[in-house]
Amino acid sequence: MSETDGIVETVNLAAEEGRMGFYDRAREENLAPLWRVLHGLVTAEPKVTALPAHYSYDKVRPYLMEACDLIGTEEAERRVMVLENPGLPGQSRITPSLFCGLQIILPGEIAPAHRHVASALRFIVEGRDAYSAIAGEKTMMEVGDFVITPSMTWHDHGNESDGPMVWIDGLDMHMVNLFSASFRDSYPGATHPTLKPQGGTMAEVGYNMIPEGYEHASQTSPIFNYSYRRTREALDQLARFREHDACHGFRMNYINPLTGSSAMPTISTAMRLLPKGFSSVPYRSTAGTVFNVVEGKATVRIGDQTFSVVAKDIFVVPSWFPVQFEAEEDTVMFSYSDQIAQAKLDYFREKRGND
Ligand code: GTQ
Repeated sequence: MSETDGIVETVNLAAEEGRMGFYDRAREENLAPLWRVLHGLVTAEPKVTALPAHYSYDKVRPYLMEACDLIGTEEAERRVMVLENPGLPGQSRITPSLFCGLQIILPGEIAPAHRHVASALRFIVEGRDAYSAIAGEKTMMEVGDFVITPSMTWHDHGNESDGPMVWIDGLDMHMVNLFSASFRDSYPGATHPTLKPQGGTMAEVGYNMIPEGYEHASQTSPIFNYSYRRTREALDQLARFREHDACHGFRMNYINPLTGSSAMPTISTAMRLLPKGFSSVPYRSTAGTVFNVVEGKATVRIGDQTFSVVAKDIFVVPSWFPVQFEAEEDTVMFSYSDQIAQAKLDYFREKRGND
C-alpha cells in the first residue's frame, strides 16, 4: 500500500504539492486531511488481508505433542498452539476478528481457573473424558462437542482420561480489544468450586422447557455443551426429509433456546452435513469463517486455491472469498464466524452463486 492509495480520485495531485506546508502545520495540532486517505478507509469492497489457509491435523499434531514435552499447563496457563492466518502473521488472528488455537491437555493435567471478558468456544477434536468446568458446573467433552465459555465466567479444564485431549479454542478477544474492553482475573486456586451438579443446566433448559422463575441475564446460551451425539442425530434425521441448501448443504445453526438467536452473542456457530457427491453452489460473505472437518473427506475451493480436507483438519475462508465444496464422502463440518456480530451492526453481506 503506497501513501496515496486512499487518496480521493478527484484530488488534483499537481496541486497537492502546494498544500504540503498546510498539511505539515496541521500535523503539529494532530490534524490530517481526510481526502488523502478517505478511499482507503471507506473502501468500495472489503479490503481483505487474510488469506485462505488449510491446517492439516496430521501435520499440526506432532507440534502439539512436542509442546507437551516442553511446557506444562500450569506454567503455560493454557497450552495452546495458535493457528495464525498467513496473511496476518504475528497477530494471533485466523481472521481479523477471530482467534483460533489448538489446546492440548494430558491425563492428570489441569488448565487453571480464570475468567475474561472475551467469550470462548471449544470444539473437541481428539480424546475423551476431559472436562470443562464453567461457572461451577462440569461437562465431559467428546469429539464433535461444541462447548461455550460465556464472557466473564470462571472456567478450568482437566483431563481425567488416559490419553491426550485436543480441542479448538475460538475466541472473540480481537473484537473485545478493538473496543478496549478487556478484563481478566485468575482464580485463587486451580479449580473453581462446584456449584451445580453435572447435567443440571441441561435439565433446566435442554428439554424445551424452563423452570418457573428461571432467570438468565447473559446473552449467551445457558446450554454450554451442544453434544455431537445430538447434533449428528439431528442432521441425520433432517437429511431424510428436507431439501439441502445449494450453498451450505444440510446446515444447522446453534441457537440459544431462550432467544432463538445465535448461541453466542459475538460468534455464529454451525454444523453441516454435505452428502457424498454434493457439489455446492459458490458462496461468499463478509463473515470470515473457520471450519473443522468432523467426518468425511472433501475438496474445498476458496478463491483460486483448492484444498483436500479430511477429518480433524481446519481451514479458513476469509471475508468475501468465494467458497465451494465437493463432498467425496458424507462430510460433517463445524464452523464459526463473526456473522452474528456483523449482523447486529448491520454490516453482514452475502452472495450466492458465481457473480
Ligand atoms: O481456555 O481460557 O486458546 O483464555 C486463549 C485464551 C484459550 C482459555 C485460548 C484463553 C483460553
